[in-house]
Amino acid sequence: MELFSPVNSKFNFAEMKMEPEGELITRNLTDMDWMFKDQRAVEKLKAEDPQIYRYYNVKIPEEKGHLQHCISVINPGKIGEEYYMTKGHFHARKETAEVYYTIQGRGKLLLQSVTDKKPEVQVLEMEKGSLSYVPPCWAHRCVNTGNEELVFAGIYPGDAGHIYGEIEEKGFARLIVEREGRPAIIDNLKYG
Ligand code: PAN
Ligand code: ZN
Repeated sequence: MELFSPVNSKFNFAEMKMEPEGELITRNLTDMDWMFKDQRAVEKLKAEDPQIYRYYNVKIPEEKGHLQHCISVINPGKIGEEYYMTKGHFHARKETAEVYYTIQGRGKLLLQSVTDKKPEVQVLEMEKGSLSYVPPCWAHRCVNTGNEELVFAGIYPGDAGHIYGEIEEKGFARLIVEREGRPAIIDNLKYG
């Protein structure tokens, strides 16, 4: 393995961005509009095309032994009754895990098992200070249920890789929506 130099990154809370920026990936509504339940609400917001989330990847070799790490920022907001969320994915190397550390805000981490059996769904709370473990073989999506940006760090093996296609097509079996002013976990009737 080639010697890689140690590197520091810092999240600037005054400007809500990472420094140095690294690789910045932004997801606006039109990058994921089909993933929201309420397509009428999507149509109304499409022209405005709000940013849903962004993440700052520190550039690390995609090799075994390294640790990829990034800071994600999910903006507060809803499409219809569904909160802003990440697309969600599972790792190409399914046996790789991930740790999330919540730095600011409040949300839910939606996890769905990726096995041959019927998927199991679990939800972990994300709040300032939460250290959440995504074990191997669980697809993961973060949802901002609060009224400020949800900011969290993700740390995972260098060679984990990402698979989006299946979730883009099928979604998760549950959705996180606002009901009577509070987050509720409901079945995704379109799942599958
Ligand atoms: C995270 C995610 C990040 C953005 O770093 O990549 O929060 O979510 P999506 O990748 O689902 O768009 C992670 O889980 N990396 O493996
Ligand atoms: Zn991941």
